[in-house]
Amino acid sequence: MRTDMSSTGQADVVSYAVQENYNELLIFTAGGSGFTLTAQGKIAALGALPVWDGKWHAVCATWRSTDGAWQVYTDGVLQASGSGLNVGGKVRSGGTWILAQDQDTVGGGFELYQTFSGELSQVNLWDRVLTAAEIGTDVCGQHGNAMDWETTDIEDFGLATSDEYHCGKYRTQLITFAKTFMFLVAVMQWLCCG
Ligand SMILES: [Ca+2]
Repeated sequence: MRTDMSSTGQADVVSYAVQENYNELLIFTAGGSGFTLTAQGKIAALGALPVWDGKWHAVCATWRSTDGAWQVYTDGVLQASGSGLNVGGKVRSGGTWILAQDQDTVGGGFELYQTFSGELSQVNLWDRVLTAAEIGTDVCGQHGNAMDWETTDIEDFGLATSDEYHCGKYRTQLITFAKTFMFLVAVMQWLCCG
């Protein structure tokens, strides 16, 4: 992610909603209190993350159902960790995945003040917890086994625009989000996870 926002704004970076819960999975920046990771409506406070300098940063959050252990990395460096998040929970399939907006209904219920402004790329999802070595510092060329950025159909809405760019030696897709209007991208059917 690369953003021109400040740490005081609210924004949903990634949001996954199902009929049973529109906060099935999300990574949110909640303003002064920092980032949160939500799993099925249960929230872990990730704290402040160093992503507000207008440069590209790799953000990776992990969650394990069995004990609720969670971690958050930026640029391969562990920033915070905890446990007890939604222990035993199983993420439901068949929902809608949205970038840069917060769903308060499946595929909708957007609020302007929760819009992410900036650029996103390399948004991948795995159905297991990656090791620290796998998270590493090089996010280019990754392929999530639950959602693979390279093969996922992405649909732009509103002022979201897609471009190609080079991530290391890989040519991939970049999506730019301008604040001001409500928009969303990456509506897809999600086939995973547990
Ligand atoms: Ca909302």
